[in-house]
Amino acid sequence: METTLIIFKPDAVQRGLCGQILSRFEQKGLQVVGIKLMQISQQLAATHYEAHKERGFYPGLVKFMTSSPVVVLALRGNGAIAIARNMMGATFGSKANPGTIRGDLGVSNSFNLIHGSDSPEAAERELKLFFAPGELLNWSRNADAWIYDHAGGKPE
Ligand code: D4T
Repeated sequence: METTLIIFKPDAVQRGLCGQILSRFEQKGLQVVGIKLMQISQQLAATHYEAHKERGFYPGLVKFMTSSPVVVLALRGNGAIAIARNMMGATFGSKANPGTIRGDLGVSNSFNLIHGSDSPEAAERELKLFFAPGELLNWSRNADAWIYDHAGGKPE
């Protein structure tokens, strides 16, 4: 099972969209193994978006991400990283397809509601940045018996 780091960005929190975005992931069958409201520090934003340091949009991005609280989530499931990325849609709200979170809920290219890890390596790094050891819970979900087919001995 993969675990991915999701951030409901300041625009999602301020616009009161967290509940409906979380519902989409729950309805899909991804399991919440970590969740908290937090304010991202300058240092954490800089570390998280290190790869974009030289990009023109970087200062605005850091300002936006530190401007107001975010909700961070750890979501678990088979192929959770790609599933979440597909559900989020393209980076820019103006280009994201209908049916995706960004496509249905936003029009902005910089206020794009949500972040999701884009690879297993990124997920491992980002989960450690945003959650302390012990903040992620390995809990058994009764609904798993109906969310996955376990007939072959592992969830399919
Ligand atoms: P994140 O990382 O937030 O999940 O978004 P993406 O993976 O979909 O997109 P990204 O890393 O390329 O961009 C990170 C973040 O920067 C904002 N951004 C991006 C922006 O404001 N202007 C831009 O031109 C780009 C490319 C949006 C997402």
